Amino acid sequence: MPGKSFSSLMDTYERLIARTNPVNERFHNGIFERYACPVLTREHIPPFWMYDADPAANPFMMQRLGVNAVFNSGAIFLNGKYCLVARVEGADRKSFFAVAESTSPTEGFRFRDHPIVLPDTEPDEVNVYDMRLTQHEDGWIYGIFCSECRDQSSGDLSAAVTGAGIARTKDLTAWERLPNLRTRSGQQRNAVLHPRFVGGRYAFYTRPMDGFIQAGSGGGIGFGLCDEIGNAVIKDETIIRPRCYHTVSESKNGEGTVPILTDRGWIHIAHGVCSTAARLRYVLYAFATALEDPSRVIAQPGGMLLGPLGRERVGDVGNVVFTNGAIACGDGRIFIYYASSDTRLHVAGTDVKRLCDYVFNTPEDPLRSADCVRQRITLIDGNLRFLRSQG
Ligand code: M1P
Repeated sequence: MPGKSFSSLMDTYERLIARTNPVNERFHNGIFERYACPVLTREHIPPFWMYDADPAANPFMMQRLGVNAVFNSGAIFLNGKYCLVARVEGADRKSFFAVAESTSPTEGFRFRDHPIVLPDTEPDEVNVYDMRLTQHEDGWIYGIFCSECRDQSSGDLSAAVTGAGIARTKDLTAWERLPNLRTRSGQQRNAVLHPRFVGGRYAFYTRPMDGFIQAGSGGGIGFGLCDEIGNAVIKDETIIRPRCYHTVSESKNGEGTVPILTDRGWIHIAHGVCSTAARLRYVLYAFATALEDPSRVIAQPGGMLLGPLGRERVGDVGNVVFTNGAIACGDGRIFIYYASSDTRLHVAGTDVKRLCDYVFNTPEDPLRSADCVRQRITLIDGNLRFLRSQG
């Protein structure tokens, strides 16, 4: 049976890019809107990245280099465009980075013609993923990402050692690679560079772990300073958001987006992981740190900000939402790019006023069922009094 023509594949792809993306009207929580369609999927990969377009060489129009998933993306607004640096996972399971951009924050994302070519300076590095993009006040755009090697000390072929890779750019096309971040922890994932100098030094949020998958006795979101970015060494790492029993982040947590600057503090959107009988569940949660000290937590609303919903629960790694990118626009709008189940990328829209209201006015998790019931009864009783007073 003859394959499709390459031009018909291009037509389908162009129709997908041109698709509009309305707000999902069935969802409401007052905090953010969900948009109906994912902003990036593997169908957004240009056909010329996967097929040999020449029918003489490829008579069945087969994919020669398939793509499995497009998900966890860094995000910035640059030169009039919303830019995402997505994690693209090839059919061979290796991830790489690629820039997709649009003049709209919620639709029309198109990959540049080529994926990012990161300087290949770490000979043992096998896989790279989850880039956070920081527009730093030193003038560079930094990409901090997970740099993964095989754990040579283990016979287990899924055992890995992860560190924080550092690269920088001005245009998301030409990248300079710097040495990986060094900390006292053997495992480091979900590192995020703060956009400002703190006491004249570069400030990182980190996530030390005992093992590749398990936080062990470690974990929690850490904070540390380093003198130089070209030789980034954190000697003192302080845990600012520890894990906590029977919360959304009992098993693991990690800084997600670059902190968002507001009048009231830096707002952080992180991920929290808890164990269920089925497997790990990943959700997003938020907290705030002080403007003058971005390591001091000043607000921590209880529970999740955003959890997997409906079809978002299904994918390569089910029951997962994860973010490593948000864009705060000059007019106060905020777009949070989050992936579901390690398969596709979505967007949620909110604004500074709503996010501050959520972060500073949502009660903290009282950590015990009995206290949670008391907390809810206080809300109910207040509402019943209010509603009765309204007649
Ligand atoms: O599979 C879910 C996520 O698992 C990892 O997150 P964490 O480091 O907290 O375990 C990451 O590898 C992430 O890419 C992935 O989405």
